[in-house]
Amino acid sequence: MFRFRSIVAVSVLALSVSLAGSAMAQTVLNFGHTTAQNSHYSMGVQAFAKKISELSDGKFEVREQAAGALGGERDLIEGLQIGSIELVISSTGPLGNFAPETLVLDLPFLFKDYEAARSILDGEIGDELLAKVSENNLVALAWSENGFRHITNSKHAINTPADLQGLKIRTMENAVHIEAFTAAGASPTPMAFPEVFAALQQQVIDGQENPIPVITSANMWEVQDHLTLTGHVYSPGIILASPSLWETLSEEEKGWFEEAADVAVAATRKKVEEDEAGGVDKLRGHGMEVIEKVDVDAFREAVGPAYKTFIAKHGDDMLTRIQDAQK
Ligand code: EAX
Repeated sequence: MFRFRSIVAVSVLALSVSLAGSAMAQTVLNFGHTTAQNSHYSMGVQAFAKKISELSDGKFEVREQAAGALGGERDLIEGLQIGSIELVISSTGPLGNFAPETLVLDLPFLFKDYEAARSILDGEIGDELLAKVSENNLVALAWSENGFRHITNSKHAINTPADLQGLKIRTMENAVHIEAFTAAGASPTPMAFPEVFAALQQQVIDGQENPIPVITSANMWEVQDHLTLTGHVYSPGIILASPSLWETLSEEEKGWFEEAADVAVAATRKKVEEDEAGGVDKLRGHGMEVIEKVDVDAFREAVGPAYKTFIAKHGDDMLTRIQDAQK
């Protein structure tokens, strides 16, 4: 009887130690982004959460902070630098303010299609740019995806660059985009994404530009009537971690985060493809007028001055490499 009791006592003790050990050791990771729950970014965060929990046997628990719950993309990136948030998926919108080497990716009409963009970002050039980002008190884990950006507005159909004249178009907080829309004759208004819907509703701005996954997940048809499929820039996403989290991880754990980031990228790209396949019909179904036949060359010419300014400031090395890689 005594022997049985002591066995029970020991196993209860062992169990509570391990439970106490694992409970104590669980780390909560806030993962922020600006788009809606179940959007393309959200699918990535959810896939990351599942993978990192599996690999870490439940040690790492991801808490998704969607829809700008923790601020716009610039706030989120600053949060990583001060350690107030652990993980972020962001566009390159404000990233150039932290790592100017990435501004080349924001040049309009740089990438000819998704395949070209993905293969370049998944390759040597993409790795080099991730390394540059990681030199700026950030940990760049992987290039994800936002999509090709298009223009919406509430005033009139945009068929040619002339139709952009004087329109107050919200842009990301990005010097290259501001330059491009200024050159095309619009009046660009840089603004954090969480503020855009209300600003459109109150007609502080006339329009905005974003990929189909963002336009659909933000229900833009409620505040915008016209969509023009310019595809004027490929918008990458980037998965970032905070250095203060990173330095606490073992080499094995760092490998888990990189593996989970790759799984997240695949999930986001899959959602982008689904949104691209059905998004335009969905928007038309909600009453938006869609201009599909767009004179891309006219828009390419209209935003051309942005290249001159960029090259004057940053040179054309990386630009030429990206262009050559698509020949
Ligand atoms: O990254 O700010 C933007 O327009 C971005 O496309 C959005 O935050 C998703």
